Amino acid sequence: MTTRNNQCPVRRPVSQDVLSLFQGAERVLVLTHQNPDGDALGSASGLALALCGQGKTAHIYLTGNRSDNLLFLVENLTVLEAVEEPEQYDLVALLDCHGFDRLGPDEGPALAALLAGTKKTAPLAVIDHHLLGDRETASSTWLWDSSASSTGELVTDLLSALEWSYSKEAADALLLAIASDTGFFSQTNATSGALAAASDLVAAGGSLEEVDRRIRKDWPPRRLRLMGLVLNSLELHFNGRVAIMSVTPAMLEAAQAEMSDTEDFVEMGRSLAGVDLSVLIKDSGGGQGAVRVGLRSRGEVNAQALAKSFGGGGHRQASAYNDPCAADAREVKTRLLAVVEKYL
Ligand SMILES: [Mn+2]
Repeated sequence: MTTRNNQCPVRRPVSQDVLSLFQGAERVLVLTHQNPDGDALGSASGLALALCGQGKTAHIYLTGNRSDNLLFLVENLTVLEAVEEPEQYDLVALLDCHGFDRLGPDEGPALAALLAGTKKTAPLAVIDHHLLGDRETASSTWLWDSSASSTGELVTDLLSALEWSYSKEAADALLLAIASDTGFFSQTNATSGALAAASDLVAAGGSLEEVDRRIRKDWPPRRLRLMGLVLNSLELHFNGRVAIMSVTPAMLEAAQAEMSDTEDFVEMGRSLAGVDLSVLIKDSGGGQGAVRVGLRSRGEVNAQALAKSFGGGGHRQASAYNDPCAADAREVKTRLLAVVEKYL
């Protein structure tokens, strides 16, 4: 992101290669990572709606779990149960990740093989802001910037560079994407670029009030029941700098809730004065390697480095991992507490 007069943010440039792909495509398959979060589903929805607005066809294919409160994002779009006749697509867009493996250990490679096995393989456009692991096929075209707050910001920049107008519905989806990945514009990644994109989206009819309601104020009672139980599990360590909460199968049962009801619970720990690292351990009873750990940090604490030490990833202030050597919440906590001080 460059600036004019140190004030007016100039939109991120998008390469002609990327623009040409989207200008030329008529039938686009939109993919994102497994268990899509707000940025994944919001950016996929925003892009698909904008494509439809141009008279093109866009199909979305999702893998893993979908959060009930985000499903409104795709209710007016075609969401495929399975990818069929892959030769019908003249472009595949991969959003908020840059490898098919992120669509799931089995489903991702199977889909990659299906798409590559057609007579005329569609080009792949990758739109992502995650730090690079192994690059996807050499034939892919990239709109990638790890300094972008979100994939929603990148898609907004793409639409701006394409000079495509888009609906309020698309603007809301993209606003939701950016809001999701920036802690509702409160983290260090809420940059002038993120706000410039959000400004465009509000100008196009997007509503932060509606996005706030959708992702933070539209929950079923079971979420609050579960929140009470999870708050009761709060422990503070290292002079109050590390907050740890756990979700266990017993809590889910008692609250008649699901793991998807824990969205953003990790923020409760980060809201405490003095906490630099908030940890939410999500154990749904899957056993060894299946316990998910969400991390949120403040200031200089690098949650990404901690997640990486357990094989996970994400961003500096928001990341996650599964500890392959721990079988339940208690083991995850013990192993985390053994190393966490190094990252404080
Ligand atoms: Mn993202």
